[in-house]
Amino acid sequence: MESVLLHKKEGVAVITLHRSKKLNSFNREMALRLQSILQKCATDKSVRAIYLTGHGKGFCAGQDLEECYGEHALDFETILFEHYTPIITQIRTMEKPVICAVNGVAAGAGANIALCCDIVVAAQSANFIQAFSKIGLVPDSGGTFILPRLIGFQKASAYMMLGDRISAYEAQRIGMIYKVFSDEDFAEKSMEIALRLSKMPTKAMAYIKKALNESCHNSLEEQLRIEAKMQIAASLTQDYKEGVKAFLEKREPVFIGE
Ligand code: LHQ
Repeated sequence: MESVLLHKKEGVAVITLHRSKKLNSFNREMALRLQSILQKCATDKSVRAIYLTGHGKGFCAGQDLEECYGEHALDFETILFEHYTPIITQIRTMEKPVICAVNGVAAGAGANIALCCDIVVAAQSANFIQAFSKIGLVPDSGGTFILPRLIGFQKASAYMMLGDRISAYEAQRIGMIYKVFSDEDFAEKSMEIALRLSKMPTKAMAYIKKALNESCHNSLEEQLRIEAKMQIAASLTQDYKEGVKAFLEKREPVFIGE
């Protein structure tokens, strides 16, 4: 059985974490396989949006704890620098939108991989746990970067220190995720967003992502410069020409991602 599955649905690459007996927790093989799939998606021109989800009842329980305990444990440097850091970097720098469809529990690195995606939606029965402190660890996979930016310093600090479970509805209420769908509607509604994203002007998506990434550390002055740079780049795309033409002709635009 493959630990991560990839299939295409129109312009969407569907990536499914697939170690459901272990709640899709990451061992080395799975982390490296996800990296290789993300790399493939980044370079495949026919892929215009990525949909990341989990198989079975959970999204991802973070690190496979059996792999980092005992005589043959993998060392933390390897796990952090070769597994999670590249995955977070790939998702944040991917020049295409990544939607995470959190189908069930997302814990530890699993929660933070979900939260670093561009749009995060969850099934109503899903939940999020900053599980690290419960085993004497510290949030990784970009959690200390993204979570305070999403929900504020105070709540981020409480969730990280206490390791409480955050329901999907609470996550939506506090701005940690975009939307919750009922368990029955979840697969269809979340895929609808991915399909919509794949028909958007893909280069503009990449420029929006870059501008938002930069906004995390820029001054207003620097950010205005980045916006101008991204806007000028967007104005040179075929999709921009099509967008304006379609507006003036009072029809829906057909974006090709160029
Ligand atoms: C698991 C796991 C798991 C192995 C469920 N590993 N088997 C970075 C640097 C280096 C090292 C350490 O890690 C990191 C990053 C991190 O991600 S640290 C945080 C690691 N994750 C956790 O601490 C979460 C551990 N899991 C849980 O607390 C629970 O499983 C949650 C709350 C996620 C879900 O609870 P339940 O829905 O009750 O499911 P379960 O506990 O019954 O799990 C189902 C099976 O999956 C079970 O196996 P079994 O053979 O008994 O059916 C679990 O042992 C296994 N599993 N998480 N991380």
